[in-house]
Amino acid sequence: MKKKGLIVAGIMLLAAMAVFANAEAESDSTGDYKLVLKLSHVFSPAEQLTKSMDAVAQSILEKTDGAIEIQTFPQAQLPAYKEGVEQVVRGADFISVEDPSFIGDYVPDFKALYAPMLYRSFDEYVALTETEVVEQMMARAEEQGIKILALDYIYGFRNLITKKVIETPADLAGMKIRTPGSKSYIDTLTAMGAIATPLPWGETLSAVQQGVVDGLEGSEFTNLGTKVYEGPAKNVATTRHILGTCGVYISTEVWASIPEEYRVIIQEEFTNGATDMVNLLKSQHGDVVKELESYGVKFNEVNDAAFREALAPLYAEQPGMTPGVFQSIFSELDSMR
Ligand code: X3X
Repeated sequence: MKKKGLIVAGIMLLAAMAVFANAEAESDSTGDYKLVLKLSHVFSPAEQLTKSMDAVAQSILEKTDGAIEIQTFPQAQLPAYKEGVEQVVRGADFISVEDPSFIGDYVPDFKALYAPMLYRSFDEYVALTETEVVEQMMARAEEQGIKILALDYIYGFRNLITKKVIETPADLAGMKIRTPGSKSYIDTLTAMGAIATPLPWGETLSAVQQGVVDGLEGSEFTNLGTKVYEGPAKNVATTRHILGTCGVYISTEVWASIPEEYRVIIQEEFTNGATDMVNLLKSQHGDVVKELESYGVKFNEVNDAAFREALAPLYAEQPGMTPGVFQSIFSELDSMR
């Protein structure tokens, strides 16, 4: 009996030592753990997305006691757009901040999420990103090596910004309109009646100035933040054809290598950063419109029904999309209205 007691005591002692050793290892592993991540996006210093990314990075550095250092690179100083997402998929210590259409190359359902004229408000889109429909999309992105930390760094509804007044798709005939390089934008502006002309943002204002393109499309926050209004394209047709938003993407491998206690902080800060940015831009939009008008920008309404009719073919399921994905999105949105 005595021998049995000793064996039990020994087993309990070994178990306790194992737990202690493991805890020690974890604290050691987070104790001297350090990771530097490079964060890339295309926005300019004056735009809120840039300010929000800088604020989130600073907060993460402080809350992890310097363990997680996110170096932010605006204005496409590092690989951006499609190339930025490729860095994530390759497993680089890299965070790509781009709109979800660029994830569409890996998970086609994101092209449905970023389809034109879907949303009536920022809030609708944010609510949709919290549904199971989008959670399933995010899970498929992880299968492709992309961990999505946020999808709602919303920078405003994108409108047409042109030299001449646009009211109908017919007005866009023959007009070269600059877009970002993803297929979602090219298909959208083509369906609206324009000649979609993909260019990186860095070449856009000079292309408008030199007449290489007849206009562009973007939000009022982009218009003000990048001084589009200083150029010849002073007419804004309020198509609200796409809700401009950015997601935050990191490699699933890199994400899994970060200690859990830091992952919790990183996720929380990017989530809160998006909420803060959405609330700020909602409160600022009216004043931004007034400021643009003070610079000579003229806003006009459009034939909404004509543009919706022109865009209808884009709700057909594309190769690789989950059958019924558009119906799922429509029914979620209908349930909110
Ligand atoms: O992936 C991010 C978006 O596609 C960026 O849109 P773009 O290239 O029209 O840039 C918006 C500007 O606000 C950047 O300064």
